[in-house]
Parts: sequence; C-alpha cells; structure tokens
Amino acid sequence: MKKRGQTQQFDKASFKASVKKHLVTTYAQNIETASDKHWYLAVGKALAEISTGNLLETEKRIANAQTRSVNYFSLEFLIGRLTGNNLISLGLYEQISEAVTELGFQLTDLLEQERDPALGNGGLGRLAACFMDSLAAQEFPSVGYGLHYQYGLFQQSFLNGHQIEFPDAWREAEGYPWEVQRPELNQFVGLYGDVSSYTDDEGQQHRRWNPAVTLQGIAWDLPIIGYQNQSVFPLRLWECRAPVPFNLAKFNDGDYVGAQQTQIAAGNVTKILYPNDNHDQGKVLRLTQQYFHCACSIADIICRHLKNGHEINSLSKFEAIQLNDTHPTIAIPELMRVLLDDHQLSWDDAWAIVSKIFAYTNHTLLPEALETWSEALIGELLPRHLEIIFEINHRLMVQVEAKWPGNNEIKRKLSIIAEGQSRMVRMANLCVASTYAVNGVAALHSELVKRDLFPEFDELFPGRLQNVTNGITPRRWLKYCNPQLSALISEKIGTEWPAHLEQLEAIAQFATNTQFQQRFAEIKKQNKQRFADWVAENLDIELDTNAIFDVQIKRLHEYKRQHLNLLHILSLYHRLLNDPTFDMHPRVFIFAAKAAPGYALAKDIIYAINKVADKVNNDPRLNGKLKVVFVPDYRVSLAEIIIPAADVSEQISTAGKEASGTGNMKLALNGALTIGTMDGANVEIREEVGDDNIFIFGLLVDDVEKLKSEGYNPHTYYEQDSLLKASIDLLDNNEFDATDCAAFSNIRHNLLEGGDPYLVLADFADYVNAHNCIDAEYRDQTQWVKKTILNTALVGKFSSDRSIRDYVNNIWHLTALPK
Ligand code: 26Y
Repeated sequence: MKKRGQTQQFDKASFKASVKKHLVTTYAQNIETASDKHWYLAVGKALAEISTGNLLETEKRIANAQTRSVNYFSLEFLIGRLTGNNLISLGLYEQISEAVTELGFQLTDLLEQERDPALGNGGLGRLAACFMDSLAAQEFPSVGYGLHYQYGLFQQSFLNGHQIEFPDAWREAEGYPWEVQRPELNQFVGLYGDVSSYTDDEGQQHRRWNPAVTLQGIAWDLPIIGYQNQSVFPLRLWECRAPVPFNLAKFNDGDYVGAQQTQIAAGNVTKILYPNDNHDQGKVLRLTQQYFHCACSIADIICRHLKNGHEINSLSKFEAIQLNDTHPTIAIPELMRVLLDDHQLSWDDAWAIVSKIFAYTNHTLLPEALETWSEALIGELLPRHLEIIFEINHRLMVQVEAKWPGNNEIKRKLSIIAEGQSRMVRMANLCVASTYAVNGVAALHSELVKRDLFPEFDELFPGRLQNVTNGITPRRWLKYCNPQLSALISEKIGTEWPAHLEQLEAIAQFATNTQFQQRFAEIKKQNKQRFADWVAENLDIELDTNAIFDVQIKRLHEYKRQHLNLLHILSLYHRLLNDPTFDMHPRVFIFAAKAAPGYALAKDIIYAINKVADKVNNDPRLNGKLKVVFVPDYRVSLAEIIIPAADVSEQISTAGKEASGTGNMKLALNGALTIGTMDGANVEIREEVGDDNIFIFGLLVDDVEKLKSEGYNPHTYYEQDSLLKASIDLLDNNEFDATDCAAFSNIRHNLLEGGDPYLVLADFADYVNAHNCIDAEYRDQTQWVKKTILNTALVGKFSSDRSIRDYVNNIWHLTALPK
C-alpha cells in the first residue's frame, strides 16, 4: 500500500507500455510513424489513467470524512496546458522525461504539442484555475463547476496590424487526453414553459414549473492534481446536448433540417465561450449558458449529498458554493426552486439553507461589467425563477423598510429589480441579498466595494462584505515556468517553498551577495534569450537581451491603458529623433493582449501598436534602441515564456479601476520590477516589496475622483506639456500608417475630444518620469539585480494557497482531508 502524502509511485516499464498501447489502440497510430502530436496524446492518456484512479479514490475519502466541500461555480476556468504542470504535481517530471527519452523523444517537444484549453477570458478565469490548484494542493474538499465549451477564447492573429479572430478548437479532432466522461452524472435541464399551482394530499399549495424544452448536461471531469499529495479533485465541465439525437418522425418525412433543429439549438448552448471581458451584453444565449451551468451543478451537488446518506436539510452543513462574480447567480433561485418545488420545503426552511450556502466574489466596479437581465427575458426563459426572485426582493424590501422607514431612495438603490422603461434584474444585488459573504479581490478594491458600490448593504448586513486578496499558484507560475530560478531557490532554501511560498523571504538575505546576484541575473538573461529565440523564430524580429524587456500582458481595455504605454513609446521615438542630447538604455516593449471582437477602440489600439512596431523596429535612425513586439494570440502558455523574461512589469490602470490584477503578482515573483499605479493589488505588492523596489506613479483613487468632479479637461495637459503634445500629435500625421486607417485618429479623438475617460493625459508626465527612473536605475546593475531578488523574495503573500486559506478560514469553514 503506497503511503499518502508522498509522490506517485512509478514503474517506468509499464508506463512506456501504456503509452504504446494508447498510441495504437486509442489513437490508431503505428509506433514507427506516429507524429509528436500523437506521442503527446498517448503520454497524456497514460498519465490521465493514473489521475482518474486517484480522483475516484479522493471522492471516496471525501464521502467517508463527512466533511464540508466547496463548489467553485465559474463560467470560466483558464487552466492552460495540463500535462507539464500535472507531471510536477504528480512528482513524476524527471521519471517521465527519462521514459520519453527512452521512447526516442524529448519531453519538452511533446509538451509543446498540447493546445491550451482556453476556457476563459482573462483574470477571472485564470484565478479560478489557480484556486483549483491551491484547493487540491492543500487537500480541501472541492469541486470546480464550469462549462465544456466546444470552442474556447478565439485565436488571435494579425493581418496588416488588425486583429482577426478564429475559432479555438482546443480539443482538436482527437479530443483532450485529460478529460473523462462521467455518464452516471449526466443531468436534465428545463427551459421556457409555464408555472402552475397544485394542492398535495395534505392540502398544501405548491408551485410547479412545466418547462417546454429539456436539455441534457453531459458531465466531463478534468483532474486537478494536488501538488505531490496524491489527492485529485474534479473540474466538472457540462456539455449541452439534446436528450434525443434527432426527431425520427421528421427524418422519415424527409425533413432532414427540421429533424435536427432541437439538437442544433442544444449544441449551441455550450458551443462557445463569450469573448467579452468586463463588458455585459445581455444576450439570451449567455443567460441560457449560465442557467444550464447552474442547473446541472446544483443537481449534481444534491445527488452527491443524498447519495452520501445525508438529509436535504443538512445541505449547508456539507456544501458551500462560491460564485465567481455574478455570472452563476441564477444558481440562487435555482436552489430555492429545487428545495421548494422538488423537495417541498417551506420558504423559511429553504431560505435557511440557501442563505448559508452561497458566497459571492465581486471582481469589478466598472458599471458596464455589472450584469443585469431584462425581467421579461428571465420571465420567458425561467418563469419560476422570476417568481422566486420577486419573493426574495419582496423580503429584502421589508428589511430595508424596517431599517430605513419610508426611505424610497434607498429602496430603489438596493432593490433587485431596477425600475425604468424595461425593468431589469440586478444580479449583484441578488447576490448580496442572498449570500452570507461577499468579497472583493484586493484590499483597496474591497474598500471601494463597501464605500462606493454597496455602502447601504454594508450597513444592512454588517460583516457580510469582506476582502480576500487574490493570489497565483507558485507551482505553475514559478516552479514550472521558470525551472532555472526554481533550482537556484531550492539550492538555497530547500524544496518546500512551492507549497509554502512565504519561505521565499529567506532569499532576501542573498540580495546583496555578489555571487548570488550574478547567478540570478544570469538566469534572467537566459530566460530573456529563450523568449528572444521564440520571437526570432515566430515573428522574425531580432531582440538584444541587453535591452530592458518591458512587458504589458493582459486583456486590451481602455482602463488598463495600453495606450498610455503607447504614448510613452511615442515620446521616446520623438526624443530619439529630435533631441540630440537624449540618451536611453535600449528597450524592448512587449505587448500581448486580445481585444473583445466588438470593442472598436481596443482594436484600434492593437492596430496602432502594431503599426508603431513596424516602423520603429525598422528605423535605422533609432540605432536599435527601441523595439516594440506585439505577441499575437496571448494565452497561458505564452505567459509562461514571457513572464520569466520580463525586467519591467506594466501595471498602469487608472486608480480604482483594476480590481486586483494577478499578472502583477506573477511578474514580480519572477523578478520583474513593477511600474504601477496605486490600484488593485499593486498597493499590497508595494507594501510587501517596499517603496524602493517598485516604481509607483500617478493619481490616487481620491485624486481621480477630485479631478473628475472638478471637471477634467485633457486639453489643458496637452497644451502645457510639450512632450505630451508631440507624442499625441504623432498619432495624427500618418507617420506610422500610410493606409490612412482611422485607428490613430480615433485614439487621439478619444483622448482629446472624447474627454479621456481614463485620465491618460493626466498621468502621462508622472509615468514618463517613473520610466526615466527605471532607465537610470537599470544602468546600475548591482542595485537593479538586488531589487529584482527582493521582489522574488518578498511576494510570498501572493500565493493562491494563502488566498484559499483566507476563504477557508473566513468564508467556507472547511477542514483538509485527513492524510
Ligand atoms: C459580464 C461578463 C461579460 C463578464 C465577463 C468576464 C464580466 C467580467 C468578466 C471578467 C472579469 C475579470 O476578469 N476581472 C478580473 O478579475 C481578476 C481576478 O479577480 C482581477 O485580478 C482583475 O483585476 C479583474 O479585472
């Protein structure tokens, strides 16, 4: 019997046999002629066999432990490639590498064959993935619930500088080797129809929903493998299908299209991930996705609970549900419906359960990202749920009346239903009213949630509004993506740090040690070379690794201000060409970002950066001092190459707009110095690394508000700052774009006539100033390397293991599985 808590036992010969067996029997390939792709698939399948066994074993242990589990509900899980990371979690990286070599391949080559499962947009989806990793690493009973999208986030490429989008068939033709179907867990889900009343044998009145449409939820599990502990938890993704494959009567009548209509409609529900990030569009299919996700997941939780021999009344004792933003909010009325209508509980008994199960994480203050659904739409799609939402709201309004008698203004503000031309259901209000904990994702953000978003709710429900600062998994974001730095750290402080990131602090004592500095700097150089090689091979741009690698990688959004970065680049271009006394250390500006397909200004910014890149990369007058690289198709596997290569991390959102950020944490952990505003988690990063080891600039949240209330006028800055004026004017003189596309003038127009909603011009001078400091400080390599070491050493707080412990202690109240 293998002892738990150790790494997986491994028999190389039988592993190799298993790989070969899968190559032939699962993928129908000849051993002699199979491609790298098929060898990767076969290796993945052979490994997945190990983890599926452990998954079933862990399920049993949870049932036996009679303990509470958390169910993480999210429409997005941006997990990234699993194979390499899972090898680390299994503790088998070296052994498998050896086995693969004996089969005649390089493990790293095979790992490159894996397509990223891009089942998320950005920060929120990636956070969900880090949280699953940390739950498993610490053996907290947990299930991730999401959707099995046929197509993930679109693939991006550039055509003459413009973003174009292609469908992302992440499972390819062969399917994804790590996923396994669980047919016994499949569920049925209703939609549309009407609601009727009936009286039961005991004379009790009940409501009953009679859906007009039924969908089937197919359960797929992906294994979340605990870091070297042999526990495996499921990421359960639901695929939508019609309960019957086609309509045989119609088919026999020759109506071949009609025979498949229901099936096509069902397939559309989980066809594609919506590519919007922080922007709500209110599409019916999106609400259908949300409900389908929640109905399947709630049903699964209840099945498990009853199967484990528990009463329905004890549900909240054994289950917690975390809502990743408001996207799965419809789970709240769905659980009420199931308890009231299927289990015939009274409202008070049902509410007593529901209000102790759900907790909600808010990820944004941006008004355009706060979801609302038209009452009419919910009434049509989910008539019973609308009744329940009305009842929840009625009871909320009674509480509000008791606290603020006669105050209709507060009632209007807190009501779940927004009055207006067409009445809307506010999902965030429904969440705050129905959950026992609401959290923001960084200290500053959580304060703003209380102060600006929900001040009255904070008074009505004291203590409900909390903070849990985000984190990132150190396994993927240091150990896996930066093996050389990891080896150096382990050599100095031992090998326990990936599970105890606060131990990195012990590295600080070497920050001034010349020999350590040299090794640290050498590793950064090699990581820069690795990325430069990738760029040379894929983008045909030559990079000098002596230059400062200055990195901004994140979704493209006005509030994140990639255009502020662009203006700074234009200012350098201007100075290099016009000021003979100007000197700068060579810089490579690296961007990677996808824009939502319907977000015109974001696409204009991508285009403008691409055009500036074309020009500066080929302008001999710049002596190679300025390079700009826009890496297409940003995704987790690219982040894994870019982040270890970064010298400078751009975190430059308008203060108050970025809830937390998590890229900021990954970059600092890998020894990049942050240039950032006092926004989101930057504030806490500064607290940890110290003011000397970060470049903070720009307006504070209060300054932003003050400036806006006084009447912000971007023209004043434009007229008074000659460098700013010169940089902005470069946007408008066809310097970079011969095709006369409107992108440049649109950006300029947005900044000047459009009122510059994100205060780019107001922060420009201070931003340039901070960059000048970076330029000066980089030239003193001893000091610079010391700072980068201190960044790595001092950001242990941002391990997602710590975030998960905060949730466990303050919100979920779980205990880890016994060893
Ligand atoms: C309404 C719908 C269209 C929608 C879809 C995706 C709304 C929002 C989103 C995604 C939001 C998101 O990714 N937010 C980010 O969450 C991160 C994790 O908490 C934060 O670090 C980051 O600051 C925040 O922008």
